[in-house]
Amino acid sequence: MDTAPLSLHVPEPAVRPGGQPDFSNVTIAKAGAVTRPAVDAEAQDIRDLAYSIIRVLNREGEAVGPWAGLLPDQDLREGLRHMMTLRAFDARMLMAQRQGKTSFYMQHLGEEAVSCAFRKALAKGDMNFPTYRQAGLLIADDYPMVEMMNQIYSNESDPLRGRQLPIMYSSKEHGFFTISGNLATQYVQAVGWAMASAIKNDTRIAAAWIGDGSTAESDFHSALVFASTYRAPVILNVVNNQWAISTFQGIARGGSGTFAARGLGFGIPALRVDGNDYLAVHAVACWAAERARRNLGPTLIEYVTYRVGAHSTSDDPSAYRPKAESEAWPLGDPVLRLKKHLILRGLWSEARHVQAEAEIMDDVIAAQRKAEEHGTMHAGGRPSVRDIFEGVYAQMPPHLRRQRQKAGY
Ligand SMILES: Cc1ncc(C[n+]2csc(CCOP(=O)(O)OP(=O)(O)O)c2C)c(N)n1
Ligand SMILES: [Mg+2]
Repeated sequence: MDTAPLSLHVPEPAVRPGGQPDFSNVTIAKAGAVTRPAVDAEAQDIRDLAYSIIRVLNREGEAVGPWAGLLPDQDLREGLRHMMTLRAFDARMLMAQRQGKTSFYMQHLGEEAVSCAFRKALAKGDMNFPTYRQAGLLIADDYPMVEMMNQIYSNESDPLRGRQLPIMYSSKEHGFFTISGNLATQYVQAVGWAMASAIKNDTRIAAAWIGDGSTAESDFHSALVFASTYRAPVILNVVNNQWAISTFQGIARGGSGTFAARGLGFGIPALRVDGNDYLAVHAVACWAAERARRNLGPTLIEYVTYRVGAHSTSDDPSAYRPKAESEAWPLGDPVLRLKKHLILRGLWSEARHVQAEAEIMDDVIAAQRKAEEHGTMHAGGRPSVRDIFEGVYAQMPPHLRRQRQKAGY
């Protein structure tokens, strides 16, 4: 038989630097168009929800459809403030990295709604297993910014004593499990934590976090098997921001079906939501949290969003995607969309927005000043070398004690 030589298919993004940004492949449902099923719906009865996009805020800024109307005015204003705070925090910490005050930083630009709105769907005692792109979980839970900055600066007041990469926060009290740099481990850990909660007949639920790129890790798939088999009380979040450093979501096979649809193969109800729509994110997260709390098992949620900034301070996206791509992103900016909604409702104004921006920036700068009194990467106080040895073993093994003594601590 005469056959042509074999070759591999290597997916390529639609456009590269210098090209015209093109998101014509992203099919956007009309706001309000997607149904809201009962929380005890079976995965096979709501398959459509894994292929559409649940949206509440329309182009005019109105909140429409069956997922609208869950949040009182005060909470909406607070949500806007949280997103604006995260954005201001990012801007200052990015600058601090450029000034050499920390070695590393990662921004949330364009993705603020995902973590800020999600946090409001959880209760005290629930546990998130976040990646580095969900600091909004802490901001929206009023974790002190000074503590976050102390961690970023690895200074003498760093709650983690310099043992973690900057931005890899940890706060048990705020339901924020220590960030692991090893992506997708969050999934197995969250499912395990949720299973333990159920085994102990507790009422607390867990949330797992992963990016589009990291779904290619086998931990993602193993976690889905356990979550599905044992109906663990867990929310399985996939943040599809289109990029994983320089590889586009197609390399994690994003072009085949959707990331949400991966849940269906495991019998897990799966929903796809507009990640730049604060109201939609919150409503879908509440739906999934209620399922988990009522012992109905896991839900997989894909947040469709766009990473507007660089992957991290070590990355330059102009090498692999068109500069103006974020402006062409069809789901807009989460801060501007909620702001528009609040103005339309008479709950906000352009003048108040400008004033709030200034006030928030003042708060962030005040927190930064306070943190810098405790030191930055190259100046002021830092944790003791002794701390390297602490906090791992209840009883320090002899070889570590010897090393500590050798180091003079
Ligand atoms: C297991 C593992 N492999 C590789 C890396 C290196 N790495 C850090 S971030 C990143 C990209 C992750 O992309 P994605 O999952 O889409 O998350 P995003 O940064 O877009 O939020 C990679 C490959 C890692 N941290 N962990
Ligand atoms: Mg990504």
